[in-house]
Amino acid sequence: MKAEVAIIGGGPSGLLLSQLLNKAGVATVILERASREHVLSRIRAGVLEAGTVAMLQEAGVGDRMAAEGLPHDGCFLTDDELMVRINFKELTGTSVMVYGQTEVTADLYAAQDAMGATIVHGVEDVVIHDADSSEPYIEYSVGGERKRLDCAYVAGCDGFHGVSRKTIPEDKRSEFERVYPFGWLGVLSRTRPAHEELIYANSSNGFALASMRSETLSRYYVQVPLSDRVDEWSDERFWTTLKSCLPSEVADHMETGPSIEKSIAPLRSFVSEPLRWGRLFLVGDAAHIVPPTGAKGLNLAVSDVHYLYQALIDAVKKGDKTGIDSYSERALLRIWKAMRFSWQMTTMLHQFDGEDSFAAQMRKATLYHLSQSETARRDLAENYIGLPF
Ligand code: FAS
Ligand code: PHB
Repeated sequence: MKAEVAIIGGGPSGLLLSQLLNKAGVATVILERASREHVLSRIRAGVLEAGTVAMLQEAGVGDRMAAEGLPHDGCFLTDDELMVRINFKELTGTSVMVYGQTEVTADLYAAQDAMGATIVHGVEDVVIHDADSSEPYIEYSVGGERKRLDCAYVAGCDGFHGVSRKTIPEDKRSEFERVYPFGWLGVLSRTRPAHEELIYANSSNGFALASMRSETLSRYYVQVPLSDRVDEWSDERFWTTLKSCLPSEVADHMETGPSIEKSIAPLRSFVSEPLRWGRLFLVGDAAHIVPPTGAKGLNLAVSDVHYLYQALIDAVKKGDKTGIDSYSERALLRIWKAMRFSWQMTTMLHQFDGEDSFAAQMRKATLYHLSQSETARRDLAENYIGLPF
């Protein structure tokens, strides 16, 4: 089989890249390890930056998002009873879109099917060969048969645990990491959201996030020790803990109900440089991971696609390599800014094991400063709605 661009990974970054390349007449093949059902069963990001909304519209997958997504003009950061509203619209002129990654992925799969794009599910033992040559190729197994895919370029969109990043020789890679000493226990429930806007809660009982997927589907998170297991958390324990972190004016009136999904995700900050090795380009979680506190993970994956897709079109269609030669440097500039913001939001809102009382006072002072300073709120808003591409 041949493709102009081979894409490893059929998550949001691989699908969006394929959609934009196919629209420009560049032939792709996506190799995805999981079944489509498994990919579409994942509950992940919930907030789309304005730039992500624009990219999805450009890719021709904006209709359902426009009809079912929830534009949000602001969010709250709280410190026990103190509620600070960050008014994105007033401070930046822009809003964000609350629309689940699961829906984005489903819309992209539907668009790819409509376009007749080639997506191979259930692949195993993917090996990227000769990425640093002019004729890279991929070997993989599917249905018990070993296959070969010849291509001009390879996009590594296979997430943190994929093969792409590890294809780059270790001595050519620089990795930067911060693993946080806690995780997020997430719950999805068919309940009315606790508030019409998101609430990031810093409290004496730890961090919590009140989010949503629609007006009847809520998404909540509480900070948990890394040693915790999901089966240690009954719904009742979850709701009690969540309410203990939220301001009482919210907690006293919120609707609770049975969880329909419950999972624990670890938090880490991670970047691998460079994003390119020969004709292999890393995209999204294959190259970087952010703690979800800044709502940047999915949005950064889209940001990488923004920098790569036109560069690949120019290289394939015109032999112009300017874009692919500058991809890594350009994408990393924005990646590091989002990395910083996500780290800042995480350290500002979470209790760290063994921290002293001074650290707790610094969190309180930061939230109080936000409540008093429009400049501080504008800085947070500019980062949250998404810095320019
Ligand atoms: P993905 O990991 O989504 O997709 C990679 C794809 O490659 C997967 O489908 C995988 O099956 C496939 N793959 C892996 N190895 C392969 C191989 N060897 N061969 C072929 N295919 C292979 N971000 C937020 O903004 N907010 C959140 O709340 C949030 N919550 C998250 C919770 C969890 C548990 C996780 C893991 C991530 C969360 N994220 C969140 C980040 C997440 O949304 C990612 O940023 C986003 O999925 C990135 O998309 P991709 O780069 O496409 O990677
Ligand atoms: C979510 O709704 O899943 C969500 C929203 C904002 C975040 C993280 C997760 O920062």
